[in-house]
Amino acid sequence: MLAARARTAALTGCVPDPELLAQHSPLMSPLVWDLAHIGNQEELWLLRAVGGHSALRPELDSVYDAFEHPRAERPSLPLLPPDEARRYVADVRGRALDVLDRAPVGEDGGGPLVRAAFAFGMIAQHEQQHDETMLITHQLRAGPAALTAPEPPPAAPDADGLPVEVLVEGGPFTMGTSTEPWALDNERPAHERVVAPFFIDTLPVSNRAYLHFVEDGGYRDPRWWHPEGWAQVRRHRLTAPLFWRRDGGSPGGWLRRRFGVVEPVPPDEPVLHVGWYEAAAYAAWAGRRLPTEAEWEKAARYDPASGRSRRYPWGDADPTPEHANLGQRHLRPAPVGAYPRGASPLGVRQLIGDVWEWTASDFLPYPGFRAFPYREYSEVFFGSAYKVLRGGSFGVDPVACRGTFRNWDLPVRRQIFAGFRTARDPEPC
Ligand code: AVJ
Ligand code: FE
Repeated sequence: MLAARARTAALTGCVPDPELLAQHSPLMSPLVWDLAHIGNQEELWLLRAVGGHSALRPELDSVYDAFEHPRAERPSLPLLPPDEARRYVADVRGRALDVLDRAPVGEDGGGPLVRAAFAFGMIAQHEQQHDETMLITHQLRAGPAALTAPEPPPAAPDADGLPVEVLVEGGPFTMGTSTEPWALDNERPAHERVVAPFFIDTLPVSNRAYLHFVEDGGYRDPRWWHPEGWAQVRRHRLTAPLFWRRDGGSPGGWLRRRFGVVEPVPPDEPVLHVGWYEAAAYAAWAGRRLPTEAEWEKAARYDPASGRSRRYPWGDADPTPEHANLGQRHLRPAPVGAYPRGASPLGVRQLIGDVWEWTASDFLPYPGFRAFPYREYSEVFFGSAYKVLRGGSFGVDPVACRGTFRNWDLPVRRQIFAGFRTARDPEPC
C-alpha cells in the first residue's frame, strides 16, 4: 500500500495542479478523479467493510463510482480539487493503517475479507491498477515530458540465436488458482484444462516484425481483418499502431511519441499500442494466430518436468528486477530477448512484464467462479465484448501481476500498454 501511494504521488505530483483537473482524452478520467477514487475504494473496503466505520464523506461515493459515471463525463462532476483530494486520501490511509493494526489478518482469522489480509491486498492492487491507468493518461497527454525513468536492460547476448517458437505439449494442466492469497475472483478457482499441442513465439512480436506487416500493405488489405476491425481501420484511417507517425527522414521511416518525447520507432522493442483487431490481423497475415488464454497460461506456468503449474514462468519466487520489466521502473518495454532469467522452462521470454499480451479469448468466468467481493470487479464484464490480455506491462506493479492474473479490454482499444505474441497448431503428420 505504501509503494502504491508513492507511485500515485509521483503520477499526480509531476504536473501543475490545474492539469490534474483536465481531461487529456475522452477515454480517460482527469488524474484527480483517479486519485480520489483510489481513496474512496480504500474507504469503502478497508474503513467501512473491514473496520466497520461509517462514511467519512457520503456525498463522494456517487462521484467516484466508476459505474455511475462513464469516463467521458467525469470532468464535469463536482470533483474534489487537488489539495482536498490529497487530504482525503491521506485521511483515509491513516485510518486504514489503524484498521490493519487491529484486524485479525492471519491465515485463519476473521472471514474471507480479512483472511491473509485479502482486502488490503485487493486495495493495494486496485491502487496499482489505477497507477497504470494514470500512466496511460500521461502517455495520452500533450506537451513536454513530465515523467522520466532509466532505460530498461538490453536484449541478452543469446537473443539472436533463440528458436523463434517452442512446442508446448498437449494434455491437461492446472489453470487459475485456489491458493494464491491475493488472487482476484476471476483467477479462481484452480481447474484442469486440456489443450492440444501448440507452438508459441519465444518472444513478443517486435516493431521490426510489425513494420513488415505495415509496409506490406497490411492496413489496406481486408483479407487479414475481422470485419469490425476492418471497419475501425476505415473509419479512423488507421495505418500503424497508435502514437506512430510516418517520417521519411528518420531511420526506419517512422517516429513515435512516448511520454512527451518523439523518437524513431525502435525496431527491437515489442510492438506497443495495438488493439486486438490489429494483433489478430498481423497474426493472420503471418499465417499464424493469437494464442488462446489457456495456451498462454500453459506456456507461462506449466513445468513439463513436474507437471505442475507454477506462479510465474521462472518458478514460484516473487518477481525481481532480474525477472521482468514491471513497476514503472522503466517507461518503455525492454527489447525482445531481454530478461533471460524470467524465461519459462521451455525458454519462452518476457511473458511477464514489458507489454500486455492480447489473447484470442473472450473474458469468461472459470468453472466454479464466484463473484468476490463485488460483482462489478469482474462479473459484469464477462461475455463476448471483451478480450483477455495476459502477462502485465512495464506499467504494472508486481502486486497486480502473476501467471494467473487476467486483464480485459475492448478489441478496439489501443491506448493501453498492449502488444502480443503469436501461436500456431503443429503441422498434421
Ligand atoms: C482490470 C484494468 C480492466 O481499470 O477497468 C480498476 C481494473 N477495476 N478499478 C479497470 C479496475 C476497478 C480494471 N481492469
Ligand atoms: Fe477502480
